[in-house]
Amino acid sequence: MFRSEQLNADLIKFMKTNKIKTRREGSVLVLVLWALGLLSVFALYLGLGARSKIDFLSRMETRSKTSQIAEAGVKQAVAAIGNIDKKKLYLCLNDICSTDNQLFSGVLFEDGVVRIGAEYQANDYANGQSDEENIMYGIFDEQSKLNINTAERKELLALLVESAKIESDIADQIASSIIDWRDADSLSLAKGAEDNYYHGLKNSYECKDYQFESIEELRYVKGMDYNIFKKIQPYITVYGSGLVNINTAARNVLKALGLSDRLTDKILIYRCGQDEIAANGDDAAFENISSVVAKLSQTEAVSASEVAQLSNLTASGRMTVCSSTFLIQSQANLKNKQDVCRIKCFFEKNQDENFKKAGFILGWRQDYLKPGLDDQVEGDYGIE
Ligand SMILES: [Ca+2]
Ligand SMILES: [Ca+2]
Repeated sequence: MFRSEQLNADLIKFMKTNKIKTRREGSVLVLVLWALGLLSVFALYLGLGARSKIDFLSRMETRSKTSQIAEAGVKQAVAAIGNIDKKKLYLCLNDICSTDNQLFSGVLFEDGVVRIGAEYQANDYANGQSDEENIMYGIFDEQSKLNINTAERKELLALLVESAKIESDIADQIASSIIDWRDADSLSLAKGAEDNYYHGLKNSYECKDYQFESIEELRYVKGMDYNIFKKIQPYITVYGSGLVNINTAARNVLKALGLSDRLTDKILIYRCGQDEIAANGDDAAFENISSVVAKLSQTEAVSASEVAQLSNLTASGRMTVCSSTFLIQSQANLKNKQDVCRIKCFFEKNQDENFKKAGFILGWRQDYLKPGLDDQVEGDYGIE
């Protein structure tokens, strides 16, 4: 072999060896990059998992603290119920709530604040007021409302027409269906609904044929929808004896009981006192049922027809001047946090002077509200 040929052969051999070496190094580099990539994804996965766990724990801690503050608010309201004079035989709005109640309008705790009260429409309790929502601080009287377990069809119908502004025929269908839902039989009223209707639904169920345990149960009743429910919600209850307190009932409830517009106005005017504002110091109250006509006559003339309306209501045994069943709505949030814990506690006041406890809890509902969206309750079982 010539020298030049030998050189070429050596060069080719050198190049082949180097090419194999480069390929091996390239493969190792790719493997390292893959490993690094996988490790990065794994680290990211672990990081996200840890982050979500930290978020979850932080959320749980916020919920725990806000619920403790909301519960403290309930205890404060229970104490106030215990302080209502047991010897007093009547109860008016001023005894339990007001628009500027210092005790309930924003009680500060170390970590947050609690408010006890709820929205209301000013014209529900006073004449000449707007229907804009305001805040009433304090305790609400469940006996100011219509009990959907005892109310008659015509009362439910009137409340639906007045509050939800729906046509009488539609209101009658809902009112009749409410009666059918709670009565024991399976005989449908003319515009009502029993098993034969509910069995025919896409997602069928039984008619309950038993009393309502919560007002939210109305979601299952034929004809009821979310908008109608929201409108009547402030005026209905499942608690109490079914007697309505004429000192605390809202305009729509008094009208649902069969009182005329004019007579209802007269009752609200009397209750508000000189300043024409409800739930404050100069309010007047009916101390017993038999004195209602005489008291009303102090401010305005009461016609024979109005006397008859009040007599009928008294005779039907639907009216009272006192209350023992209340709603405590306590809403708490932590400082610098918008998450709200809302407790609705239904409370029966003890009437026995010798009994030390203020009373007992009838119902309890606890919700966590999303910031700025009071109606959208997490885990809400409400209508829709
Ligand atoms: Ca039935
Ligand atoms: Ca007043």
